[in-house]
Amino acid sequence: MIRSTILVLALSLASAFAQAPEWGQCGGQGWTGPTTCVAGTVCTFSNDFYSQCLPGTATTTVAATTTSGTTTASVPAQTGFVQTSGTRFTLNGAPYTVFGSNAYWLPLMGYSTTDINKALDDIVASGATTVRTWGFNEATAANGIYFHLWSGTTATVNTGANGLGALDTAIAAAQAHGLRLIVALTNNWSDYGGMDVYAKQLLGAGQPHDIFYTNPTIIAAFKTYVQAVVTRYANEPTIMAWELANEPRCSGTNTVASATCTVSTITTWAATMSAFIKSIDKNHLVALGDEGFFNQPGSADYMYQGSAGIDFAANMKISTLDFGTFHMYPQTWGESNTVPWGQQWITDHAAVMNSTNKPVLLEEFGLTGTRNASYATWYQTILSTGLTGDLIWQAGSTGLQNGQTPDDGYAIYPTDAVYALMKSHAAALKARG
Ligand SMILES: *[C@@H]1O[C@H](CO)[C@@H](O)[C@H](O)[C@H]1NC(C)=O
Ligand SMILES: *[C@@H]1O[C@H](CO)[C@@H](O)[C@H](O)[C@H]1NC(C)=O
Ligand SMILES: CC(=O)N[C@H]1CO[C@H](CO)[C@@H](O)[C@@H]1O
Repeated sequence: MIRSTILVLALSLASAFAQAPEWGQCGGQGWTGPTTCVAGTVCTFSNDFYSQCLPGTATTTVAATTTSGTTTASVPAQTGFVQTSGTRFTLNGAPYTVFGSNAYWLPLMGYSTTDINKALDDIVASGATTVRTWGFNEATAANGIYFHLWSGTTATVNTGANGLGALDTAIAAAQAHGLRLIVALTNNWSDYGGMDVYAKQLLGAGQPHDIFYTNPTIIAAFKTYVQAVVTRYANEPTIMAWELANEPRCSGTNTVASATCTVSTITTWAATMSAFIKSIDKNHLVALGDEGFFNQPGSADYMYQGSAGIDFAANMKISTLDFGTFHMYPQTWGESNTVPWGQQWITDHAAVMNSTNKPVLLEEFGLTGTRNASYATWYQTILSTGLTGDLIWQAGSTGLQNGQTPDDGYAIYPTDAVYALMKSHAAALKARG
């Protein structure tokens, strides 16, 4: 979906208080702010770049800025990496149910830690185990929050508080809430930069969108960025999976496909990039992040034609992709019978899940307008077809210091009827296994 958002930047950079507040940062490489926490909280090591004041009482001193620090806070650290077993996910040998929401904005809006925690409280209360967010933010000017800053053909990873530090904060907050994250590494669309920024900076304006998947200079630059992010969090169990891109297609927001882009273009790229991540990170799952289009040339339905450049069934056979993903927006995709079309779409993906024996997630879906009954029907289809799990597009929270989280017409705030439905679906999905 279009993720256009007016980026209201209210950067809350670390201030020089003597003690960090509850949920505040208290350590990490490069951290120059407070290293002690207010009473009732303990500075807890999260990763080399981030320690946080979590509720609890320390029983021994925590060396918050070193990897050797021993944490004994009352909030247990998350352990174990999510893995796959057949068509399901597991964690520490037990079933792990993927249910939850998208919250791309988590590291990108300059929210205070208080606001991030409020948003995650609402997500947890919906029954969620898992949140999908963005691990990219391309920029050509050093304003606000940016992860990857381009100057001509040179790109620099921003590891500061307004760069990957903001992702560190989001990861630590998710960890404190017992949530796991799926993190996408670039965008098909122009929101937060995405693929076309690489092409324009490295090769000049006017490139076809799909040159991102084939040009060796672009592939090398993307690998450099991916390596920086993936190795930073290679030992971070809060991350469930990396996704190569959000909704890769042959064409982009304002950029067209070349005549040579076919489904095999993106399949080849997905195989190369997923193998690259596996070579530098043995811990995390990897997925494509695509919309799950089928490649059945001649089909009357665009979503089944292969025209966008995605062959879901072929991509499921890539050995270095651990699970499949698909999205579902029947209204904006021009489908008239939205509910039955969606039921068929879910069933068709569950069939490939079964035949390839890998998990498949409906990791984005949405309708605008009255939708409770439609979502209830789709949730039933997910349960009955055995589909692995699902994530709402998108989570919503109100009452933040910074107002409310973005609403593109799809957001589910806690007052929405769908929010109550999510809770019962989460319970049913967990019970089904
Ligand atoms: C997938 O396999 C499960 C378990 O055998 C079965 O219950 C379900 O109906 C299958 N789904 C589809 C769409 O074939
Ligand atoms: C939403 O759908 C569920 C399932 O059909 C139903 O039980 C519930 O009453 C609905 N809620 C509203 C507010 O329509
Ligand atoms: C929602 C969205 O970003 N839609 C894009 C989908 O893809 C076409 C090209 O395939 C773009 O033109 C749309 O803007």
